[in-house]
Amino acid sequence: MARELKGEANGQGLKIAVVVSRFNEAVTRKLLDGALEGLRSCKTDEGDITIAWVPGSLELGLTAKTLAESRKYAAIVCLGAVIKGETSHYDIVATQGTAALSRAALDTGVPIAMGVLTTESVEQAMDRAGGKVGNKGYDAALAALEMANLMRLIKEL
Ligand code: INI
Repeated sequence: MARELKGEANGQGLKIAVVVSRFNEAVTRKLLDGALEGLRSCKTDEGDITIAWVPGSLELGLTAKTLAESRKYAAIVCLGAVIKGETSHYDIVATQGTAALSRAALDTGVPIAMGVLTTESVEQAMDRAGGKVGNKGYDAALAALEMANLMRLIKEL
């Protein structure tokens, strides 16, 4: 019989950092509400949650990497909203910002969940920040817990 590994979305005993961007704060605060709801609903202790604010999504990567390197956190949840404007800045922030998160996770071995919206409009972003398409902050929080527990299972093999 094949061995199957699946991390549970259970936050008991896990320290989790949430990094949230102030840019488009009307959206990111809702993502943060969703992420905190997700962590609490999965039994993460309030005292085990650390929230760090950064100016924009481009700053999420370095902050997540620094938190990961501290070895204090089982996983990190990154929240941001990159909304298409009139210039190509959107593409730079969306591409570089999200690539930095993947790199930080691979470089440190600490799961970093990406709750960064990349949308065409504020309306699309709001839909995904607790509106009609759910809350991607909530989803990222659960992904972070699942990955933290999966990494633990793999290390115990
Ligand atoms: N940051 C965002 O989080 N979302 C955006 O839509 C955005 N746009 O479009 O400019 C944005 N820019 C700021 C960027 O993340 C940095 O904070 C800034 O460039 C300073 O390094």
